[in-house]
Amino acid sequence: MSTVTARAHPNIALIKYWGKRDEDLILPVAGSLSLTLDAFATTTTVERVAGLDRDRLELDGQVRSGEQLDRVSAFLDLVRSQAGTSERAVVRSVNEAPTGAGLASSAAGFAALAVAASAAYGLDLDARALSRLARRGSGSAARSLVDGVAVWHAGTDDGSSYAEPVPAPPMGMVIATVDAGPKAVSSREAMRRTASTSPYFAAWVSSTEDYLERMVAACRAGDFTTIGELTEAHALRMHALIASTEPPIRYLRPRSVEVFDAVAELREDGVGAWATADAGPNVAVLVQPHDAAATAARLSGIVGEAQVRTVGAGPGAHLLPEGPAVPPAPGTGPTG
Ligand code: 2P0
Repeated sequence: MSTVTARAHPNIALIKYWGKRDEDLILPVAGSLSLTLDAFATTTTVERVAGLDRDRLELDGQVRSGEQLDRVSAFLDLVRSQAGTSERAVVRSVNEAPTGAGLASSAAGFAALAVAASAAYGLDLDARALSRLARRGSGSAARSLVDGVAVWHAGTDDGSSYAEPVPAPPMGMVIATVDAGPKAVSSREAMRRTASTSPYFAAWVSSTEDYLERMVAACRAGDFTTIGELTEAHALRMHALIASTEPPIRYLRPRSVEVFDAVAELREDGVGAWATADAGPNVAVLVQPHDAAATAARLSGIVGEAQVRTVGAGPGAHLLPEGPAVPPAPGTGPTG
């Protein structure tokens, strides 16, 4: 089939990925573990078009060029080399994250693109091969192939670095948007700076391996308290590591710290809530479903109700049945 549509959701790591051992293959220095969400989906249509001299990218109804197009084209080249063709494509992608909420995700973007492009180019990839392919677009995308909780094995080469499911108790997240602006330093660049300048980097790698092992065991055992404790501690270790770079980087804002403090207070009141944050100021609070409402109410008091979203565990990236595809950008034909 030459036109294929896929859908994927972002994931939030409970054990974080921060640092690469191979920039080209996107092999991480350590494994990580995440929860795929049931919100903020990306839907992507890939249409092969004979005779195009370059790929075309439309994101949220706008034609994109430059770095965004180059990154998508380089990814399609990987697919084309496996498929043995040089035929170009039109990629149309829409993101359901509220504009400017800081929740658009390269993980969902490349997971959807991996599924749609591999099908459009006739590759028959199993779950592991799809996760490995998505990883080449963005490391965290390897995990968005998986339903619910995913462990991404660091691996030692392209074949051994992929994500797969881990059984886990029911859980969700209450997300507080603290600041919707773009981040000052991209996570890709910040990871590089961390590996090359932080004196704590080796300790980060060994402690992440240790935490990951304990986290996988806690998930399998259904031990939500340990899952929560490891989640918050590992996030704070990552932010401490990032703050130790030269020059330093700090993603958390005063309001983010306020949310972490409020979550600690919730725990004192008997609510099972633990906070985490990625390469930005927004805070995601891990809860079991019965504690979501109390947590959302507390966070609304800090960032405002409109900035709080409660989400659950969601599906891994998947093909959509033939039918509605992402429509062309206004004023453009399929081949522009
Ligand atoms: C994570 N992050 O585990 C960590 C925590 C951000 C903080 O994965 O360079 O966009 O494309 O492989 O996947 C963000 O990194 O980086 C990320 P690349 P990616 O979710």
